[in-house]
Amino acid sequence: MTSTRQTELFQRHPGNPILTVADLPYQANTVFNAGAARVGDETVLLLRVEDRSGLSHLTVARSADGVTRWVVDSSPTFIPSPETHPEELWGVEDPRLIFLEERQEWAVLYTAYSPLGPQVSLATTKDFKTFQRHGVVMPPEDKDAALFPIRFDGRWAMLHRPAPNAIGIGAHIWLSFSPDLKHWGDHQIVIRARDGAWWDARKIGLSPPPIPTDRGWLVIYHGVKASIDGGIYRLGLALLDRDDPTRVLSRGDEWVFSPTEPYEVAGDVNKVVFPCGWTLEDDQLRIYYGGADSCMALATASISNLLNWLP
Ligand code: BMA
Repeated sequence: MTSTRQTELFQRHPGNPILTVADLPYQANTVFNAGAARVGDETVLLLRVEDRSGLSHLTVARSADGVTRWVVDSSPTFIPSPETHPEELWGVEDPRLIFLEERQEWAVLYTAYSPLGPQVSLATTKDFKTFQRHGVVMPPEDKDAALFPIRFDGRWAMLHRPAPNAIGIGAHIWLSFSPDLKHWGDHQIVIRARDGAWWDARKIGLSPPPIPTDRGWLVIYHGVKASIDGGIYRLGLALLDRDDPTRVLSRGDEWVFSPTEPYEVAGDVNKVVFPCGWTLEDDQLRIYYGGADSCMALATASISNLLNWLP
């Protein structure tokens, strides 16, 4: 036990939850786990909306200040297309957005869910109105994927979380490379789940896309502590080398954000904080996270405080 009591690194927005299913112009069950982007002078959330059949689609919400007055598309923006993409039969979930400077478009990595299990699919968009599907990029079981915005030695890189269905292996964060965003290889584990009583034992996954800082790529990941009462989804930090993201420069031992508020503790899935997106203004990071698989909430942190906290 190395920690001394300190102020929390993340501050919750007092208006939380900032967006709920009541803000949708159509009926659904829940909104949560949105991807986030700053597009022009608006914050765009690509919301995961679970409808009342239990399946998820994605819907765009826009706000000038990223907190209030969300304008939500009047009907689902990105709906599963099982006729052309059978891997989406049970819905599309948990999008992560990254702007690819070189291509001048946004990449959306999302979970395509079907009887074969969750897998990672890629779409691209220039305007969050029309999307081009590029199909499955990682076979099942795999999820929690995001691209880096740049190439490394000519290759794109993707963090993702395969989950081999075998006792004892655990679910870890992997890194893979591609020359063209379609063919992926050179797969390697970059951050391992710990074991035993740890908060991030046996199952971890990337949360929002990696965050560029002057000290390297800041990774916010979730760890799941299993208990007889279900899992607790908490967040931890790691730092990857700026030029070689296979190198882990630092990783914190303790979690930095944990479900404590009523909208995080109780919902369709209790005790979950699950960010899929961030926006950044100078040193101020905003993470947009799903609370208890039921609503959208916002927390802020100073990037330099997060970096200084890391060992
Ligand atoms: C994970 C993902 C998330 C979800 C979380 C808690 O496996 O599927 O979409 O928020 O479980 O239910």
